[in-house]
Amino acid sequence: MTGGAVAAASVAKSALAALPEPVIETTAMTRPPLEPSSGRPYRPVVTLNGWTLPWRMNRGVKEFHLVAEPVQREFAPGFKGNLWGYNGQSPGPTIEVVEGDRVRIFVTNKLPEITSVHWHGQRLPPGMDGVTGLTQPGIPPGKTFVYEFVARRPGTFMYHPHADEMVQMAMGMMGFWVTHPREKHPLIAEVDRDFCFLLNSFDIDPGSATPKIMTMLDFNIWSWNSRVFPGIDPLVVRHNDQVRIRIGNLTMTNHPIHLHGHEFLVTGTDGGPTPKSTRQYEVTQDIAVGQMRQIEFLADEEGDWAFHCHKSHHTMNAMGHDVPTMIGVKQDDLATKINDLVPGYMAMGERGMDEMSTMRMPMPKNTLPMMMGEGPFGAVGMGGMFSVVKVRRGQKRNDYSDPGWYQHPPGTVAYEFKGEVPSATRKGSAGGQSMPLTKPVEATVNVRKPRGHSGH
Ligand SMILES: [Cu+2]
Repeated sequence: MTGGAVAAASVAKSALAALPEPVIETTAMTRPPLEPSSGRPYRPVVTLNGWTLPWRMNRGVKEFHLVAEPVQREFAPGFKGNLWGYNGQSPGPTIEVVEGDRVRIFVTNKLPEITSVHWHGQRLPPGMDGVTGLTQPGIPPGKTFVYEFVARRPGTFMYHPHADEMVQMAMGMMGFWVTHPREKHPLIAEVDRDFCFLLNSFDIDPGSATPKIMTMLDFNIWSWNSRVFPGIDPLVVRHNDQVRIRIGNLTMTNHPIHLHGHEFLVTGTDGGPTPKSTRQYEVTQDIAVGQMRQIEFLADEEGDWAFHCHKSHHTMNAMGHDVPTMIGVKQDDLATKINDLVPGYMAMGERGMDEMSTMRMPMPKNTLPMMMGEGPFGAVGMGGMFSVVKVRRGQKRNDYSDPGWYQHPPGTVAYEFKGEVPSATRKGSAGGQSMPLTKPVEATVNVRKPRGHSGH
C-alpha cells in the first residue's frame, strides 16, 4: 500500500496542526484490505481495482486528506481515460470508518473549477452536506476545505461532488464509503470477504481519451470502478466463505446485477441493514440511480461464476452500436464489391455478433473491441460490466491472488452431441391446434433492437 497508514504516535504535535500528507495511488490494481492500525478494530473491505485511504488519528479524530484533481485511469490494458478523480485515481479511494468515529476530511481542490464533496447517505450537520450554494460556497481552485462529522450509522455510502455535477461526475469524480458497526450488530453479519465497487459510466469516443461531459443517457463505457472487462479483477473467494459485495450506482441508469451459481440475500440498502423479515433469496438485484446495495451469499459452489450487469449492452465496450442487424444477410458478395472501394472492409454480423469477439479489425488508438477477453474455452465475448467470482477450495484465508481458471472435474462440462439428430416436429397449422386460422397469413418479421439509448 502506497504510503501506509500514518501512525499517530510518529506524528509530532506541531505536525498535527498541518494538513495530513495526501496519499496518492497511480495504478488500477486491487489493493489488499487495509487493516486498521489505529482507532477501533474492524474487518476491512476490498475495493475492486481500488484501495482504501489511509488516515491519521489526531486527538481522537480520524483525519483524511482527499485531493480533487485530474487523473489518468486505465479502463483496461490498451485503453486509458483522462478523467477527474481523487488522490490519483477515479474513483477516489474508499473511506472506511467505524460507527461513532469523529471524522475530519480535508478536501484540496486541484481542479480548474470549484468543487465540493457530498457525503451521500450520511446523517450529519447540514453545513457538512456539501451542496454548493445551499450549504457551503464551492471550494475554489487551489483551496482546501474541512468537513467534520460523526459517522452515526453503520452501512454502505458514497461520496461525490455537488458542484457542476453533470460535468464532474461524467469525468469520474466519486468514491466509496463504508461505516463498520461499532460492536456486534444483529443485522450485520461478520463475513470472510467484503468487496465493494461503484457502477459508473462514461462517453468516450473511440480513439479519444476525455469523456464527453454533455452526455445525458447515451454513454458508451459501462464500468465498475472505472474499469471494463477484461480489465476488472475477479472476485476471488475461498470455498464456503461468507461473502458480502457492496455496490453503489453513480451512473444515469439502473443496473440489474446478476450472479451465477449462487443465491444471495440483499442485506443492506441506502438506509442501512435490511430487517431479516424482508430478505429473500435472489440471483439478480436491480440497483437504481443513486442507490447502494449489499448482497451476501455462502460461496459453496466451486468454479468460475460470471457476475455481471444483465443489460446486454452494458457488457459491451464502445464502438458502433448503431450498426443495423445483419443476421441472415449474405454479405460475401457485398464485401468483395466494397473491398474494391474500401480496402480492408469486413462484413460484420451475418451470423450474429460473436465473431466480433475474435476478429481483430483495424481500430483507432486507445480503444477496445466491443467484446473481448480470452477464457479457457475461447473468446468470452464480453466487455463492460462483467467479472468472475472465483470460488476455490485451495484458496487461503485472506488470499486474494488469482488462482487461474477452474479445473472442471471430468464429465462436468457441456459437450457436443455426436449421435443422430432427429428432425423436429412442427405444428401443422398457423394459430396452433385449438384455434387454427381459417386463412393462413404470410408474415415475416425481423427482430431489431430499439435505436438510441433514451430509456436505458
Ligand atoms: Cu447495466
